Amino acid sequence: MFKKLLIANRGEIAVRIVRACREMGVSPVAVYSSADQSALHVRLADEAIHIGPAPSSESYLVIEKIIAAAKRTGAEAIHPGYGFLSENAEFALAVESAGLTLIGPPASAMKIMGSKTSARRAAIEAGAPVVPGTTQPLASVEEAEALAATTGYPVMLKAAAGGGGRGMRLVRSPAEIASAFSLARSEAEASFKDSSVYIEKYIERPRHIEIQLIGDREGDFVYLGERECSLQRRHQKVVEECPSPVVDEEMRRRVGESAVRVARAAGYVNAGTVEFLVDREKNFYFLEMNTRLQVEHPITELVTGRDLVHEQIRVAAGERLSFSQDDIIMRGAAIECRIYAEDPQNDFLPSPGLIKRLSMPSGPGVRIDSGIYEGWKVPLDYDSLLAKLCVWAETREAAINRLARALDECAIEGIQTTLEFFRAVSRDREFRLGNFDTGFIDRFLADGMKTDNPEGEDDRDAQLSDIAAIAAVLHAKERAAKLDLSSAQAVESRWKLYGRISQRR
Ligand code: MV4
Repeated sequence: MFKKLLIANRGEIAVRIVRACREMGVSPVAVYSSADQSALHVRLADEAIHIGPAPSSESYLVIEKIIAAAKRTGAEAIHPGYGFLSENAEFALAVESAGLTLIGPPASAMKIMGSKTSARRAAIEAGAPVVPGTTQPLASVEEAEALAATTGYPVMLKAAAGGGGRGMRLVRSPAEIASAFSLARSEAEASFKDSSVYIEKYIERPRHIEIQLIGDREGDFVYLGERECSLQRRHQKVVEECPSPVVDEEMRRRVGESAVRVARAAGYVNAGTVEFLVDREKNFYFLEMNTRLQVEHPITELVTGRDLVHEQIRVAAGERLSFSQDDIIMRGAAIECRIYAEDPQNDFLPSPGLIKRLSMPSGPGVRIDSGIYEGWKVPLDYDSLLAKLCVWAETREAAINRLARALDECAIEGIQTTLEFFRAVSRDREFRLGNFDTGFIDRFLADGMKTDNPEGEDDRDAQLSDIAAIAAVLHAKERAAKLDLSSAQAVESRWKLYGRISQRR
C-alpha cells in the first residue's frame, strides 16, 4: 500500500479523499492555490503544497506543478478527484512517466471515452444498446440532412469532443438542420477546438441513470447499481438518488452488465460511471462514460455499504477487488442534495463570501461531505459546490422525510445557498411520487417551485390531508398557549422559534 498520496483537488472532494487516506493509514498531501490557504482540505491533510495563484489555470490545472508537488513530498500516488485534471489523458500519461500511480483509469481508456464518437463505437462493440445515430463525425450538411431523414426527426447534433450537455443542438425539422449544423460546428470549435459533430435520434423526456462500476487490474469488474440523475438544471445535477425509482432488479442486472461490457471494451480499470438515457418504455441507451469518481458517489456508498475511495486506492495499488458481484446488495434508499453557493431567487447567481454561521444536520442516516467551515470565505474562483447532504433510510419515502428533516436542521448564513430550493423539491408531490424526467427542474422553476399534479383525485386527497394537518397544528398551538411557559416543552419550542428567526436574518 502507498505510504503517501497527493490529492490534486480542493473542497469537499479533497476532504473526502483525506478521510479515506486516514482510515487506510496513508498520509494525505494537499495542494492549494493562494485562494485556498486556509481551506478545510489544507487543514486536514498532513502536508500541503502551494501551487500558485487563485485561477485554476495557474494552479489546480497545471500538470507540472501537481507532479512536482508529488515528487517533492515523496507521494507515490495521485488522486485527482473530479473536475480539474481528473479526465485528462495527458495528465494520466505524465503521472505514469514520472513513475507515480494515478488513482484512476489508464490514459488509453480516458481517450476512448473522451471522444463521444469513439465511446459510441466501444459501446456498440461491447453489444450495449446505444442511441441510434452515427459513430463518425458528419462530413457535410448534405450528410447531416440525409442521416436525419433516415433516423427520423427530432434529432440531436452533438459535439464529438463534448459531453455533459455542452455543444448540443436539438433539431425538430428538416428546415432547421442546415443552420443547426453550422451553429453546432462553430460552438464545438469554440468550446473544444474540435468542430466534429455527430447525430443522434432525440429521446423525448428521458430519464438519466448511471451505473457505478469498479474494476481491478486483473480485469474483474463489479457494478454497484444505478443512480437516478434526472434532476438537473442547465446540465448541472442538483439532486441524485440511489436506487432509481424506475429500475427493478431485472433491469438493474441488464443495465449493469451492459455497463461492465462497455468498460471492459475500453480496457478500463478503477472506478467509473456509465450513463444511460431511459425512454418512457424503459428502453435504455448508452450515452457516455465518466472516467472519474463522481460527485454523487456517496449515495451508492450508503446503499451498498462499500467505500468507493478505499476501493479505488486499493485497486490502484494493485490489489484485487475486495468484493464480488454477488456481495453487492442494495439496501434502502439514499438521496443527495448538492448545496451550492448560489441564489435560487436570482437565477442561481453565484454567491461567494464569508460564512458567518454554519450549522449542519446530523442524526440517523445523515451524511455530510463538506469543504467549508464557519468563518471560511467562499472564493469566486471555483465551482460553487459547498457541501453535499446525503440521507439514507429503509425506503424512498422515509429517505425523503429524513431529507426534509435534515434540510430543516441546516443553517448557512452570510451567503445565499440552494437550501431553500431543496426544501421546496423535498415537499413536491411529483418528486415524492418519483414522477419526473430530465425536464422536471425547469418546469418546477417555471411554475414557481411547485409542480401541478395532473391527477385531480390525488390533489383533492392531498388538499384534505393538508387541511387536516393545518387543523392539527392549530390545535397543538392552542394547547401550547394554555401550557405553563416554563415547562420543558415550551422551552424547546422557544429554541426552535429562535432558530427560525435567526435563520431569516
Ligand atoms: C440526449 C437527450 C435526448 N436525446 N441525447 C444532456 C447532457 C448530455 N450528457 C446528454 N444530454 C442529453 N442527450 C439524445 N439523443 C437529452 C439530453 C438531456 C439531458 C440528459 C441527461 C440529464 C439531463 C438532460 C437535460 C436535457 C437534455
